[in-house]
Amino acid sequence: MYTLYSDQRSGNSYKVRLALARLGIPYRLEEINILQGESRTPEFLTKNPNGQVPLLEAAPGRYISESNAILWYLAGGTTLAPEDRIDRADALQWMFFEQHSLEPNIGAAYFWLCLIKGGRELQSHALEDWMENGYRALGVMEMHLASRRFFAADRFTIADIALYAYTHVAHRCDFDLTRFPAVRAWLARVAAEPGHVAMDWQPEALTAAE
Ligand SMILES: N[C@@H](CCC(=O)N[C@@H](CS)C(=O)NCC(=O)O)C(=O)O
Repeated sequence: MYTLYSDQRSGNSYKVRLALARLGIPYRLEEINILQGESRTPEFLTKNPNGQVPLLEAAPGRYISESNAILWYLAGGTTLAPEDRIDRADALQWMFFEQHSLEPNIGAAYFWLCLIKGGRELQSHALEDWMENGYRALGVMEMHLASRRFFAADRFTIADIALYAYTHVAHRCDFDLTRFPAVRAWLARVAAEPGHVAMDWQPEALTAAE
């Protein structure tokens, strides 16, 4: 059985929990409190020298880090991971966009405004950039979704899972989504997908069944 090292509040970890739930894959969840430095202990660093979650133990002693790499691993061979070359490149394009343009802005704003007490004051110098660049990313998504239901391959894929994680909490960290009707409609479509779980959901039944 897989072991997922995850922090419940982390959007990157949520992507993996979402994919596992959608695919109906049982797993053991190890909660790592990143705010208490649990991803930086010597023991954790032997598993992921980069000191971050999510981290999947895919086989005994075989660890995969980077949320989007984990998504590709888990979804391989399913409809969530497009195999057609151009569809696959589209999915990858949006997943790189997510890591480069969305997560560093909306993810950072979410972390500091929602999870860290006093974070707004501590990061006041960075907030303006995160907002500007986050809105820019939302604008790109809005344009794409104006004429499409999902990001790649004309269907729900891991590109949607990757982009959903931080977009669905953007309103909690000051982003006004009323300006992005196509993004809001897409958020609702993703939430209505079979097997969808919320960010605070934990696989209690699965872990209890071990
Ligand atoms: N690019 C990585 C980013 C992972 C990441 O930023 N993880 C954060 C939580 S969302 C973390 O573990 N932070 C704790 C730390 O860096 O010590 C991914 O997509 O998985």
